Order: sequence, then structure tokens, then C-alpha cells
Amino acid sequence: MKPRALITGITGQDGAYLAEHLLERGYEVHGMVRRASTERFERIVHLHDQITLHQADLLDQLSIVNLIREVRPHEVYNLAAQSFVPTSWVQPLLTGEFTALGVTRVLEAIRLVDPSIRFYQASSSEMFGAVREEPQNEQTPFWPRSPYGVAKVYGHWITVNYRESYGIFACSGILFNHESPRRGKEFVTRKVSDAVARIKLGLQEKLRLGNLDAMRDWGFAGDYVRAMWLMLQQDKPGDYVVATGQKHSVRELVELAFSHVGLDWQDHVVVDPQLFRPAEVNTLRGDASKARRVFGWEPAVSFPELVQMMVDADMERVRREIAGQQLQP
Ligand code: F7E
Repeated sequence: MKPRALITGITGQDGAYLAEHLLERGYEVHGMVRRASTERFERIVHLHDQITLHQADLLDQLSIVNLIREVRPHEVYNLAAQSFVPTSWVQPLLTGEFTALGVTRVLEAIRLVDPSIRFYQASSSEMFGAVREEPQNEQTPFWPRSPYGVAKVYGHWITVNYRESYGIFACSGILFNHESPRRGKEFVTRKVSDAVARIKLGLQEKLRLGNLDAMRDWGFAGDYVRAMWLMLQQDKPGDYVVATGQKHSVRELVELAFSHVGLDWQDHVVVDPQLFRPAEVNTLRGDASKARRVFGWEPAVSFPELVQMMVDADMERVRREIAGQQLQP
């Protein structure tokens, strides 16, 4: 019998990579999608005949219970959230509903329908916020700096609590920033790679950015979904930091991305104070030695390789878009 997995947030970057990863391992893959007036399935169109999508919503408890009853998954990966940090100041309550309480709703559904289901919670390095030590590991205290970070701290601890209260095999993966050509264009890496392609191909002149001094531990999303799956294959549930152990500034990111296509970033980048955050996470760098020790996880893609991969993918996409438009009457 095939193992069955249910992924919330399957239409997102990580959902798409994880679905591919599980299909390669012979899983039957189910995805939960929220009804929206404009549906965005571009990251999973190539999988449409291999996965089953179901309508349900993290805000609607009964829809999740019914979905888990119907699918009876062996593993649930909770990747759905309001995941853009700046939006969490504009919609703090909605962020809390999805990103914090949504986790409890999934855990409650598991507890009710089948407590033997294994559960993965997408926790975040944003929980470390104003960092207490460097690098950050599973023991580092949290100090979130945004409503998003606060909501993720709740999601993390409720996952730990359902493990301790009910013995559910619940794992929290504390993932540092992870990027790819499938990243949403609002996040800084993709905003930069998209702009570099558009500037190089003559569609755009300037790129407006916020804090260039912020430092992040950026890895490749395709590497990080392997760690999610590995967590659920262990004998015991646990919490794991997933990170590269290297950090770079937004300025370094911009320099690398522009120079990859032979441009000088200083000719194009404009700092816009409106893009500064009310409270910033200045620096993050993770220590993934537990994941390495327990299940041998290592990232395969370096930061320069990641930036080049993203710029190359956007160059190709923008070229295709230009060619397509020229064909229009
Ligand atoms: O910002 C700075 C910004 O939006 C990174 C999410 O996946 O990772 C992500 O959260 C840094 C920040 O990601 C712009 O101030 C400068 O310091 O790409 P980001 P994030 O906020 O770190 C964690 C792990 C998550 O869990 C989240 O869900 O870049 N920055 N200028 C900018 N950021 C953006 N977005 N746009 C700018 O123009």
C-alpha cells in the first residue's frame, strides 16, 4: 500500500517541491487548497494528474476534520500560512488565525480522527527575531519581531504541546529562509532576481528595496523539503533547525545577482525607506548540526549557485514573456 500524505499550502513554493519529493518516493499525494476568486496553481500544474486537490480552509475547523477523515493520510505537512512578514503588520489578526490558530485546528483534527498521523509544522527562523545568540539552534530562546514571528512561535509551541499532551508524532522544522525560482515575487531574493532580468532585458530601470544591511541564512527550498520528510521518518518526533550555517546581506545578494548578468547594482537600486519594517530582524544564521547528526541532512546548493539559478530562471521566463507578447496581434 502506498503511503498517503496531505499537504496544506500545496500551491506554494515548498508545497510544490515537497509534492514532487513525495511522488518520487511513491507517495499518494493530497493537497489542501483554499477557495480564492483567482486561483494560483502555476507551481503545481505539471503535477495535476499525479496529485489530488481538496477544498478546505485553515480557518474552518470542520473542513479540516472532514478532509482528514476523507483522505486518512499517514503524514500531514502543514505548510499553509500567511507567510509574508510585512503583511503581518497590516493584518495581524488574520495572520494569527492562519499562522497560529490554524496549526491547532490541524492538530485537533488529527487528534479527533487518527492520532497516529505524523505531523510536520513549518516553523520559522523568524521566531528567533532579535537573536539571543549566534548561530541559532533548537535551544536558542525566541524573540519574534513581527506579528508573523509571534504567530509562528505559537505554532511551534502548540506542536510541541500536542506531542507532550497526547503523544502525537508532531515535529517542528525551524527552517531558515529558503528560496528558489518558485519563490513569490514579494520576497527579497525573487524580487531581486525578477528585477535583474527585467532590467537586463530593458523592461525596467530601477529596483526599490528596503534595508540592504539585513543578513539572512539563505538556502535552496528543494534541499529543505528533504529535511521535512526526513523528520517524519525518524523513530521519535523532534524539532530541528534547517539552515546552511552561512549568512549574507541583502547588499551581497543584490551585488551577486546584478553582476551575474554584467550589471552594476549601484546604477539601478534605490533605497526606499517605506520598505523598512516597523521592527526588523537584522541578522539570522542557523546551526543545523542536529539535523545533520540525526538524519544526515546537508544542503546541496550554495548561496552563489542559488542566486545564479534564480536569475537564470527569471531571464528565461522574461525572455519567453517578451517573445509571447511580440506574437500578440
Ligand atoms: O526579507 C529585507 C527585509 O521578505 C528578507 C518568509 O519566508 O523567511 C521569509 O521571511 C530581508 C528582510 O523574508 C526588501 O527587511 C530589504 O530583512 O525575503 P524576505 P523574511 O522576512 O526573512 C522566513 C524564514 C519566513 O518564515 C517567512 O515566511 O530582506 N529587505 N528590501 C526586503 N524584503 C522584501 N521582502 N522586500 C524588499 O524590498
